[in-house]
Amino acid sequence: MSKPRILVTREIFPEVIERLSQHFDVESNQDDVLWSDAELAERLKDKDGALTTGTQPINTALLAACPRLRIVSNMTVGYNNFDVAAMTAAGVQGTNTPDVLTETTADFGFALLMAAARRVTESEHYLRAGKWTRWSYDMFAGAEVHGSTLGILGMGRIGQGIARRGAYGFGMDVIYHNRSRLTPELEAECRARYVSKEELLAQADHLVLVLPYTPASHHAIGAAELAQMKPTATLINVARGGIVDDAALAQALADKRIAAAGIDVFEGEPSVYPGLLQVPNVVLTPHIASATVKTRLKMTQLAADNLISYLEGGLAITPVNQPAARG
Ligand code: 8YV
Repeated sequence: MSKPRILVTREIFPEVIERLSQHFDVESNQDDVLWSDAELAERLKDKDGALTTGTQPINTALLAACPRLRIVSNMTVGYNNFDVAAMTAAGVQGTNTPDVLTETTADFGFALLMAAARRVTESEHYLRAGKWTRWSYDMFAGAEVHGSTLGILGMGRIGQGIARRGAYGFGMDVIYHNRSRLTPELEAECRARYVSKEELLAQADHLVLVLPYTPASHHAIGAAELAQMKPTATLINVARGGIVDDAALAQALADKRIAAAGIDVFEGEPSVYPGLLQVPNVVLTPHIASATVKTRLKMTQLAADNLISYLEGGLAITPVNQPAARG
């Protein structure tokens, strides 16, 4: 019997390609060429499965062009590239990589929070430019982190990791807003208090966004929301571009309507809204919150395990939908 055929859409760890090759006929993009949607459809049309990095849309048009396709395995926790309803109707299993990146991403959320609040990159640029000639009492004076109020919008696993870091590590008063409240046990464990979105915006000294990107969360933080924040506040986004209106954020930072921001994800990335590149009070990173060697390997391995488990045994390990049988 011939092996199932899979497509790996981007360069990944060679050892995972090696492992996949023991189970499947693998076509992989180890040269890391950026494929258009049409080229992806062409390569995927005779495949049973795909391992993807969450950037290319898996939609009705692609599914129609790929009649053999049974599973798309994202090596990401977010799966806003999936049209889940279309995949379910077409009988295609979607999977993601939750849990393995939770603590690493929460670490990075905190790294951005610290860097933005304490003006780390801004002051480093100043030093590197040779501008540091003497001490001054208010040079790069930033916002306090310990003992301040940490606001979290989106209280899933990563949000809870950020809450624990703030409460236990920095003695912060943690407030959060989410579609649904945590159980009292989880709230107690995270030392987090549920508030309305309005209270969250008004009270947070540092506001961290960790919610999934959906039509409902598009521009959840725009000009109106930024206007409700404290002028001394910091905004951190390690969730998805599109949750923040980047143009409104750039304007708010330029006008000092909020003090600083730390942004890892952008609407239309890898393009970055030019206004954000102009303002000094924002720390910008290229979508690397989960990027440690150990975690990226775990994500890739889980994505591979999902393909193996589903195509060989019919069961996904971390499914995001329950597809109808593929007709
Ligand atoms: C990924 C992420 O590295 O898991 C996610 O949802 O955003 C990151 O961890 C990134 O999406 C890869 O494309």
